[in-house]
Amino acid sequence: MESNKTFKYTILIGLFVPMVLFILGAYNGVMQTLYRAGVLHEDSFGGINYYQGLTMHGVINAIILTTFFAVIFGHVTMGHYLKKQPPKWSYLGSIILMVFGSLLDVVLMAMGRAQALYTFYAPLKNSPFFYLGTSLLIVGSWLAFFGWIVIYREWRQENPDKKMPIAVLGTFVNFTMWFVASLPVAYESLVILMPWSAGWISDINVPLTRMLFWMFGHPLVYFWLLPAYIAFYTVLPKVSGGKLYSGNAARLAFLLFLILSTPVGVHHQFSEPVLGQDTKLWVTVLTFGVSIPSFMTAFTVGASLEYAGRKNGARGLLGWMGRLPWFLSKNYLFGYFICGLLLFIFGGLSGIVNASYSLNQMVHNTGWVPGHFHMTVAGPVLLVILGMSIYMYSKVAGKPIKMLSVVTIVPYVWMVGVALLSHGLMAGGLMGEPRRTNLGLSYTDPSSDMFNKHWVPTTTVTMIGGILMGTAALLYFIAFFSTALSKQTEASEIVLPESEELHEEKRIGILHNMRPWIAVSIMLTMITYVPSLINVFKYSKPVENKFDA
Ligand code: HAS
Ligand code: CU
Repeated sequence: MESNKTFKYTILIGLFVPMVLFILGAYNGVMQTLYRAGVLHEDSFGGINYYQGLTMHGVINAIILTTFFAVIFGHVTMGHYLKKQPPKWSYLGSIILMVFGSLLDVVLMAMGRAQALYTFYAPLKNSPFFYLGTSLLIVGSWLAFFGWIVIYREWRQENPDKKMPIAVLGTFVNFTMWFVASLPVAYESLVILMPWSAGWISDINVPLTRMLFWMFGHPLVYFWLLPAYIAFYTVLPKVSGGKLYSGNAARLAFLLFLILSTPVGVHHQFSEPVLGQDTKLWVTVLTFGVSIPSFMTAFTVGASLEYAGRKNGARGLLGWMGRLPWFLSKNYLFGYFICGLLLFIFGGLSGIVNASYSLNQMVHNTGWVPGHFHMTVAGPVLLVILGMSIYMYSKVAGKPIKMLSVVTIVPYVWMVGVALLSHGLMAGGLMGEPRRTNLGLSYTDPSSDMFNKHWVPTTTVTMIGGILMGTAALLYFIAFFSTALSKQTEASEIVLPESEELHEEKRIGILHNMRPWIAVSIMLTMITYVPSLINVFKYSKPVENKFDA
């Protein structure tokens, strides 16, 4: 495929800009751990207060970086598999809106005008422009998606008999889910929160904004995850020297995400007084259901790794684990993937604890929850983002990777950091350590009335993990920017490592047609959200926020 220069620059900008912002996001993450351990006072550096820093950390890392990556990885996936590039209105419109929206958000957060955390529901209030900025970022990502639909249709006409490549199916599933999920948050942001924060209306229905946010907030986490899954199914088998164990299992896993991702947002609201117990129980069951495609992934990806290990000469039951390309700079991507997968075993299992309605009462709003999500979003999601970003940048820019041995070691350091950080948060959480609270100064100071001796070791372990993660991030930044700012010496190309499938499998019609899956998804979403909405309007109403400054 002959890609034009503007398209390639779009890809490079889409990798470079969020990586620069991620410096700020990662910095604020490390600072959280120092504040919580009581080692530093909040606003020690640059006057960034606890909630401002936490908001920057969440919005930049979990919303901006992830959305940019999903879009750019999508462009490269389409380029590689369909040998086409999206129309100009799509990729150019998309990058302009995304960059503008993100910079607007970052400026507002830096000015202290947006401190309502990345879960931006009422009663916390941001500048109206924050909601605008976030909406532009989201609409920008839609434009890329619409462009892919256009080129996929062309490809389909030219290749009527070919199977839809798994990576393309995964990308379409992800963006369909994302598009549907962003409708409630667009309504929440533009129709409810923006006029309220601009002062045009004074009353706000808090549980309604919370419900609309989580209708988006849960599919959001799978929007982060699915690009990583695409990489595990279609890139990892190749880089570990094997093949994908089953293409049909991979397709089914993606389609199950399509039906089960949207209706489960209520599992973030098990403590929400206005929602009914019947809905909460139903959502527990659905959430166990949405774990199935991940268990399937563990099996399929595990089997692909075992195949690779045996092909590399392994013997015995577990010998394959030793024959994978650990620490091998030629296959540096392997480290990013395997460290992500290992963390995700524990990230996933802790998610199932969260989803169990009664157990949730124990862990909700404690350190356990950030412990859980750092082993998911800072595990497989971020590690795939880091590995694939430097890979794609180097290929598309035609610049060989600098400091390859550092790039190879980063994921292992990061993994140990996340494991310690999450362990500290979860152990503390089980002993009642709250999340989203700047507890350092009062709770870890023996002279304070609020001192709690159990949280001293847990916040300390969390801090050591945070410092290790910060070290890994710093090493990565040095390597990424040295690569990005070096001179081009190779041909520029839009390519991905592509895994073959192990078995010649039958083409199963239902795995190639998204429509029935979308219909089931809408049905399950209605079953969950119609009763939830009725309850919200029955038990809550818009009120004025008396505490508003
Ligand atoms: Fe979660 C809260 C339930 C997955 C992210 N989650 C959060 C929050 C975030 C988040 C950010 O039900 C906090 C939101 C906030 O700020 O309040 N989560 C789940 C469940 C899953 C799950 C059931 N979460 C994720 C993923 C995330 C993410 C993925 C980001 C990417 N989560 C919850 C619940 C809450 C929650 C409640 C609300 C808690 C509360 O009270 O506030 C499942 O999807 C997990 C399924 C995963 C598995 C693991 C499969 C393992 C694999 C690895 C295999 C390894 C191999 C390697 C093959 C079953 C695939 C082998 C190789 C060798 C060499 C051995
Ligand atoms: Cu969730």
